[in-house]
Amino acid sequence: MTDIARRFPENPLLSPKSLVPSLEGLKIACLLNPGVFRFDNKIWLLVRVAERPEQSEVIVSFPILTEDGKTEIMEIPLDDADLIATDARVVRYKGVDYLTTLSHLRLLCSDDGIKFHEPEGYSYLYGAGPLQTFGIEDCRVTHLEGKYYLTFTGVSASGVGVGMRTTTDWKTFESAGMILPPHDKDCAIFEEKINGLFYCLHRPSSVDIGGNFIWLAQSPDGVHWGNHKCIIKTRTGSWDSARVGAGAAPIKTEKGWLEIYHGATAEHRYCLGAVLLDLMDPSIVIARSVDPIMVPTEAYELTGFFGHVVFTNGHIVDGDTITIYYGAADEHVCGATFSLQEIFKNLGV
Ligand code: MAN
Repeated sequence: MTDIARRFPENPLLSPKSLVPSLEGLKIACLLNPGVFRFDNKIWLLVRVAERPEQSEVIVSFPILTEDGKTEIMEIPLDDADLIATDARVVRYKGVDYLTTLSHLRLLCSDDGIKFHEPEGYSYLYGAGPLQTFGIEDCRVTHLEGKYYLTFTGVSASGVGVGMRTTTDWKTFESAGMILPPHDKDCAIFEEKINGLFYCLHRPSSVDIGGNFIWLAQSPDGVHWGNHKCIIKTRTGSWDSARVGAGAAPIKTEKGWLEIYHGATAEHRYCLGAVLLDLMDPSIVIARSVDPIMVPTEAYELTGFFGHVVFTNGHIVDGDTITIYYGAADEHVCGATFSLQEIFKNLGV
């Protein structure tokens, strides 16, 4: 199947080897899923850096953070009967789930949107406290009324939830702690208030009844969320049959709020699609992609740390052109552009 994404010929733009590990003894396994924003006349990525020790043939080892921020390495013999290691991303040991890598976030910037470098004077963002001991991931960056809102996945043995920090200068951050409790992720705050309220998309998961659906919520302050509504569900037999989740902040267009979202099958193939939400009441879904707008097709999307994945949580918009930055096979950062008009055509609007 073809898609309507125009991939950068320079892809992958960034790979694990592009950066140095945060700590001796660790290796960057994946560089993926950047939040994207403009600041100081440059294009910035807040990229997820997933690390672990070099793996041996007999032991699985991965870092975790202590509650006061120290890195510890867990080591489990691969032949231990209490170990279940069938997914590259998670292991289960003695009934507890762990991630195989520990993620932090790093700032990169660029003048042309293609070549990125780590600027001096900016710190890495690490998980902090008891709810982020397995790291922080997949940050969305929303610029609203002069402030940047960072919403990311915070992972610990207590579960997977949405953490938030805010900044105006990218050097000092204020933490709002966990704003949406487990199981919840993929939180993207709208870049404008509607009728004086903040809005966000998020993806709680319901294990018994329900599923992995996209929800909409409102807030008076961006921290306390309520009036949750389930607006986008998975579709049986479709490319988004098992999981759907929001990408970056919705894009305001004359036809509605345009959201690029990811959809996955039970076999973990991740594609991208679009939805259009009503401008005044975003709980109203005007249109939704029947066919995906982007499908893993390139070698760097099909094979890697976790193959058959295109996943985005960051973009910049310039007229008709949406440039997305995306994680390919959970291992590299790539870029692609879409024409807004072509997305509208895909949506039938
Ligand atoms: C899933 C995947 C991983 C991620 C965990 C925790 O397993 O999205 O990449 O690390 O969830 O968020």
